Amino acid sequence: MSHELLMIARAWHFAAERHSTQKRKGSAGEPYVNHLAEVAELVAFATDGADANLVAAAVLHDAIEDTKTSHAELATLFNKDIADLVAEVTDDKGLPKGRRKEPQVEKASSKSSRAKILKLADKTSNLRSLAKSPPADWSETRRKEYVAWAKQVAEGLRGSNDWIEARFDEAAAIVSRVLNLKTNPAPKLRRQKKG
Ligand SMILES: [Mn+2]
Repeated sequence: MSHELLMIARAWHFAAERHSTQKRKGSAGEPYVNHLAEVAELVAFATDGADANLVAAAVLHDAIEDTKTSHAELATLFNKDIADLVAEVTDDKGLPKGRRKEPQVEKASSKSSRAKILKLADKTSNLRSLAKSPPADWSETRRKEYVAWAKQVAEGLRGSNDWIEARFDEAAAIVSRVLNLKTNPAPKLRRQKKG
């Protein structure tokens, strides 16, 4: 299916151009495209390489939300299925940034099963980033609130793909451990006296 390879190559070039000046929020300031690469790989493995449109949508998943890209443009340059998938994982841009978290929790369970896989991959990548390279200006409280919110969203996204759920759960366990270790160091174990 070489047309699918061509489409995915075009999606990478398009996303790299559109996100070219953006960096991740983490203290390491990774290029934004690293996040797109991680999400696309997760989606490709979750679907055993059988859903090229979903992989392309993963590459493009933040284009409408974070760059000057429209649904119509994606539908024309790629196809309507890809554009619809990206739109399905895009927050309502009519809402101010601070009001976009609650709707994600409310709407998660009504997403299509393919959008659920993509959103879980996105949340997995975000939690991995928070563990590896947290934003320097996020307090411990804000980091913990983010993890709690991501877990809430993920509850509504379950039931479509066991593999991606397991990756999300791993990432959530790791970031929770990292955050808890920093604020509540494990008490030192006392050596038990013999006898
Ligand atoms: Mn994303």
